[in-house]
Amino acid sequence: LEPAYSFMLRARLPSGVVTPAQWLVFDRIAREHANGTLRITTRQTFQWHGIIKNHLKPTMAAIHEALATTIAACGDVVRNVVSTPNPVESSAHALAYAWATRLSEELSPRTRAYHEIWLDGEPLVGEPKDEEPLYGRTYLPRKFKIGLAIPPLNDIDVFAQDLGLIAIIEQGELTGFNVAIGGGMGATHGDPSTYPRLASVIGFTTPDRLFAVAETIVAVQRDWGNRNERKHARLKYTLDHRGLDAFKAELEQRLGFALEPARAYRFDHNGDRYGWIEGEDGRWHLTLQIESGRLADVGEHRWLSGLRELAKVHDGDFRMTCNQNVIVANVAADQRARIDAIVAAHGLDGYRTQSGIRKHAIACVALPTCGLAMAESERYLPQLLPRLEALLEAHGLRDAPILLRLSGCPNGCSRPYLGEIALVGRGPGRYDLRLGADFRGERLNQLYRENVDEPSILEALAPLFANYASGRVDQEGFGDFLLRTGVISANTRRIPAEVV
Ligand code: SRM
Ligand code: SF4
Repeated sequence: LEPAYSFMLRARLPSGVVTPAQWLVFDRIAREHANGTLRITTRQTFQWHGIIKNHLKPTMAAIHEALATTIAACGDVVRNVVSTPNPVESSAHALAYAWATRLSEELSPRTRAYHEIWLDGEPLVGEPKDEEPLYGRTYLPRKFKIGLAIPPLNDIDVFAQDLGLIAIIEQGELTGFNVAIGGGMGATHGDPSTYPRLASVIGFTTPDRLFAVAETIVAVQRDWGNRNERKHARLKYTLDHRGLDAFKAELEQRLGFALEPARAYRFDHNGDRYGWIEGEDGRWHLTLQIESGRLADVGEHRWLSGLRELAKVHDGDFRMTCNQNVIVANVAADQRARIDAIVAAHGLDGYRTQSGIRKHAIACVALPTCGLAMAESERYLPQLLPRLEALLEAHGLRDAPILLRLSGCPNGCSRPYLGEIALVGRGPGRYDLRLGADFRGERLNQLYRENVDEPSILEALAPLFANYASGRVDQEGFGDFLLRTGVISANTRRIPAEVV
């Protein structure tokens, strides 16, 4: 006998694209091997929780048979590359998506050991097959995250990535990408040598050079990253310790060419757009809002069954978003009514009536499965939201689109430092209240109240909502209002203004 350990598995799904056939397999895995739920993550993929040890191997095999994998979904490697979840909106979007997929595939580890261990592949003993041209024998100092955004939507939070790529589309053509490096959210309470940081834009590259630029950035971080202190091993610390200019000079020296100056771009907002939108080719895409990305059948909201029914009839695909939502993508115009009927029958159409803050809330998993959690997050969101909604409604702010982000600890899996309002777990029932990010993912928020409980959080927010209701100018966001009125001060870690 041994303890009944259970595990979490995460798939790697570049840009969060899932076919209906894959969806049905993933749904079956959730019911047969996991805890009966599917969880969409803040990086556009699925997690399964509660897989007991002797179900691990069949689960991995089922994922593999669905032409997906768990390789590089975790670990000190280039992770699942995320990109704007609606690549079919135009042909330039489709091209950008193709680049994200290529980066994800070509920067993955080459190891065959995974196949030997989990998929009954040929034993590797004695064969020097397992060569890792990029990773070598010691892989990277730490995880490395890449994301690609297409302005004006920053729906992936491009400045939270180790390597953020901003697609530049000029006269309908994808001309290349601005390159931003050194983003990251994780921090440790009480240790000021750790901090969230927004990526710095260092230049522009044409598509034909993109792969070399990305691979070389990873290689410099591989060689320069701190391998002694794990807390300081992410690229953001390499940049701050060695200097951004020094890093860029090393990059360009290895590449043998210089990056071009960054090109102009503008983000309108982060977060998702809900409901139906039409793509350039006349096909339609429906974004549904899912609380914390948890697909379960609870009461009248039958997410797991509803999406299963959709997957049975849908001939397009599904796209996970970095805000834990799903897009039913590539729907022919004459199929929309059928999709709408399934959505309504399973109670998945909340996006039509939800408050602004509910539509834009993200919570990390936290308890009970996350071993690093200090406070509740996903399980707390449903309790907190009605209380915040009551406060907002009292001031006529029901529909104000406010970004709310909850994390059970300062690792920041919900990217809380980019929330207009954020709670970062300190201990049971206690959080740091942070305020004042913008709605474009370009400004970090700041600590407003440290280690407080819910009554103190609501008490702190009530007068701010009242002032916002009476004093906001035009469509001014809550975070921008707090900055303009001096509730928070100007943040020093901003994107260089000249390229925005
Ligand atoms: Fe995360 C560790 C969940 C996105 C920063 N994250 C974890 C672990 C695996 C806990 C652990 O190491 O034992 C969590 C599993 C909880 C569970 O029970 O499922 C976990 N992270 C998640 C997810 C599922 C949150 C969610 O609610 O959706 C996200 C999965 C993403 C994916 O599909 O790959 C998730 N994690 C993020 C993000 C957001 C992003 O990447 O856009 C961040 C902040 C960005 C960044 O990396 O800087 C993030 N997770 C961390 C960190 C802190 C890293 C750091 O540099 O300090 C840890 C802890 C660590 O790596 O040591 C961590
Ligand atoms: Fe766990 Fe902390 Fe990440 Fe939340 S932020 S999932 S508590 S590691």
